[in-house]
Amino acid sequence: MQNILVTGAAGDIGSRLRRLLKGVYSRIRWSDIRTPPDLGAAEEFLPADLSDDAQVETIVAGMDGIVHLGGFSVEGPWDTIHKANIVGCYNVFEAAYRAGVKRIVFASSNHAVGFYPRDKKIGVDVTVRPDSRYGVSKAFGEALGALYADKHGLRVTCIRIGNVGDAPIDKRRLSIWLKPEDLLELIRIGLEHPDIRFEVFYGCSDNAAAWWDNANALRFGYRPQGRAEDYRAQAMAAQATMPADPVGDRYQGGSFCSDEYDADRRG
Ligand code: 15L
Repeated sequence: MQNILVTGAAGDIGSRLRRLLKGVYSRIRWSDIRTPPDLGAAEEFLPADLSDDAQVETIVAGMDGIVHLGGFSVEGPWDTIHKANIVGCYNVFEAAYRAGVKRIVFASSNHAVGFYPRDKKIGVDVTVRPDSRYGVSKAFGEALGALYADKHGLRVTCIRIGNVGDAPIDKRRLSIWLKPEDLLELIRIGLEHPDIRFEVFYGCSDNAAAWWDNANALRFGYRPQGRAEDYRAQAMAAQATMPADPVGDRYQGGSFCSDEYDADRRG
């Protein structure tokens, strides 16, 4: 893997990866609909609106591998999610297939399975239980990944990312925190491991309070360095300032579950 395209370069994770991926691959092409404000002179950047298939074709040309972070990264109106995460994701996989790209790492999300209760530990083989239109779009991306792997032979890794940050910021994040360097390791497994065909990993660090069984990632050599428990006191102090959320606190997806929630009213 030498020529790597990373979409979503201007987002929070994209900006962190621009620092962490420096020097890891011989050529990295960064893309986003917005130009990152701190773009370095030596960085290759091509802007693209992922919902435009011709623009996607241009950014994918000549690449061996893709890290697809691009799209809308939280809940939003259907038109927004549809354009950025459904059409955009389809365009990336289809252009990759046509251009002969070998591997895709897809930034899925915990919100594809957000409606599992917090007292249930889940593996990667559970039925998806999205907690939002955004979560549905991530489940769609995983399904698309399976299709292009099984039917067309791409090597696809979907990472159900928890919460990337310098430290876990509340009680929920003690379970789902992902240290940026650990995300880098998961991405590298997806781009480099010889046995990848279609795999789903949980994007979490070595968190004692994890809700996810990440045996599949460990099987591929993932050795997370981050330990959420090291930050428990500060995360719980932050939690103490937050209002209770009876629905969100019950489910793994948190406020993505309580947002627009009215299931109880229907009996
Ligand atoms: C996500 O998928 C979002 O992209 C991120 O902004 C956080 O909300 C994260 O999930 C989370 O669940 O904390």
